[in-house]
Amino acid sequence: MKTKSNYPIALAIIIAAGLTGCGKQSSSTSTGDRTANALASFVAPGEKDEYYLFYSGGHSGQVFVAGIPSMRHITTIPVFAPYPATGYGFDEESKKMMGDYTWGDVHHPGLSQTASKYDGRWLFVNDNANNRIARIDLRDFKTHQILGPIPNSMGNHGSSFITENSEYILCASRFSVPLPKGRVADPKDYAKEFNGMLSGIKVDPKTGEMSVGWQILTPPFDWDLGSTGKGPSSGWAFWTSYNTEMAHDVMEVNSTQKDRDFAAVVNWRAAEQAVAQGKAEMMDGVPIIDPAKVPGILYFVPIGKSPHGMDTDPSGKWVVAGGKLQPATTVINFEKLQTAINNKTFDGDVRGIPLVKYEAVVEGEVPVGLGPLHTQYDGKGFAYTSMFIDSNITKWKLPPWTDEEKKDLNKVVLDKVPTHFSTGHLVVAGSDTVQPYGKWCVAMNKLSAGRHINVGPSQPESSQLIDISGEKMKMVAEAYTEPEPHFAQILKVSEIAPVEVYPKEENKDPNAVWDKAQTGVTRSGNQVVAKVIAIRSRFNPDRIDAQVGDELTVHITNVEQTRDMIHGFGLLEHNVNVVMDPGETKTFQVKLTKPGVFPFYCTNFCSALHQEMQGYLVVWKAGEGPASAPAGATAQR
Ligand code: RUQ
Ligand code: CUA
Repeated sequence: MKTKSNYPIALAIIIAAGLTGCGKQSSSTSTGDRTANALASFVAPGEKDEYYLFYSGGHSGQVFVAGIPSMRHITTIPVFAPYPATGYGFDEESKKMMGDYTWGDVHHPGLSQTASKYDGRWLFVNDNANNRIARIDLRDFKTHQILGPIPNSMGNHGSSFITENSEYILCASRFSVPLPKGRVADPKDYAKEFNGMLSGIKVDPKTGEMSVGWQILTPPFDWDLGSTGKGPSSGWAFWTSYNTEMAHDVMEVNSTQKDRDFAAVVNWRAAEQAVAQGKAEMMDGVPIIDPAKVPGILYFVPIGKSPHGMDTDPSGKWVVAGGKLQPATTVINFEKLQTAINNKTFDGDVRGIPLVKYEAVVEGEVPVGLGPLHTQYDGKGFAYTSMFIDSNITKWKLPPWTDEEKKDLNKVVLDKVPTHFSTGHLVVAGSDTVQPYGKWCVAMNKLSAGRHINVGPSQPESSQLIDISGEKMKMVAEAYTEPEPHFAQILKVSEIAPVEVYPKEENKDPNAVWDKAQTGVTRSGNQVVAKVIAIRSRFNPDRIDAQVGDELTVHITNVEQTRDMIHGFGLLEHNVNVVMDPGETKTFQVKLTKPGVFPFYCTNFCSALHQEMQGYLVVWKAGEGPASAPAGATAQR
């Protein structure tokens, strides 16, 4: 962002006035400092942000896009839920993608990578609720594929973790169930009858098309968060788990009995190879590896009680696990881990899976405070951990540590900035790449606790922007969103160039029409097909005749080739609203069940005569009206 010299003074006055009026200040920073810090997030009217913030919309089923540093919400990308604003979930193609579901629970967006750097092609997001993964294309910021429900997998929470060259999206099941899905067993027999699963979702390197590659069967632990390796840990992936107690009820008590749960350490390249060598067995159409029978694929490492995030640093050497019920993060040294695996430094096994000796792989437990969840990195040797219970972001120094620091790891804890409140995820720009941008960190807080204007009991989530470029962290801005951001990704705006218009020559829809002569309404039996053009400020044709009992299919092409010239097609009393971007063709189908004259109109304000952009669907009684013309006849006007 370029800072504009004229605006900061006015803004400073506004902010200072606002702050003195608000009374309670929970930050330790003085009003003057807060005002100065806030200027760092100011993007003047007409200026643009430097970064995209893609944050998951949780159970809204959407992805929100904001700008950094302004934190302004710029757009919403609907993924698993219908969104009338863009017509998503109303046209046939997006309806088909969404399948039987009208919601999803988006948790962890993952940008596609090449050589462990963002390549600006796709954004993958997982659906915790219905076991799916979706691909958003960054060329047009739209959802292009939803894969799932993934077989043999229940609760796709521990994803979307992208491998170094986007070969796979790795996923872990949150819930265990009897497998294959559809088999029923008594939850009392949980330990014996239930299983968890790790999945490798293959990504076509050219198109991004996803397919289920292979799966690894696991004991019925609840897999939690994870990350993929890079550099020395290339080809590996890591997840934490909870409920290694294998409890099935009163989970709050029964799943928190042991002092340590297990992290899964997975050699995904070995898994891929084992499948190629025929070492997998098929279940529900997917090759499944039983790691107790195929060694070298899965290992367990004990980790402090009920851990959560497990994040690999940019060098690929350090893997840090948070411990929800521990006052420390655990730093695992990947090189030591590899040595321990090679030398078989194990503490026996768990159901045939080697349990790596904790002391052999842990570099240290850093006393970051209470409730550490997730850790991010700036690429300069510092780690930032979100503290759910303490409500802050804690900055600390990654190894290598001096002897003095090793003796007292309190010495590597460098700074804390209060957050408001109960931070879940945090994201540092580019943290999961080999070359983080650093500079910005966004804390995604679970509770906003009324720091905003009162909107009743349904409180928004809050996100806070923290400047991490200096020695001390600075809180610079606060923003609110609908429920509910979990993880996010930050991408430099200059790294992508999305289209603003779909070029006509790229429209391969066989039902696209580009001039008036190609438009019209045809009938075959009770199938009525309308091909319609939308252009400022008219639908052509602007009348469609049909009868009760007809199946009406409407293909509408927005023939505009101008930026921002978007048209919608809202049909009254038929629950239809499709929206066509410039150069796009959309199709909807509706069964006509009631006679009458139903107006349709353009729902997206497009021009001075937008209001006039309307027409009629005339639904005659069965056997009546001009639409009773013989099959193939054209009722074009
Ligand atoms: S989880 S607050 Cu769904 Cu990402 Cu950690
Ligand atoms: Cu077209 Cu409004």
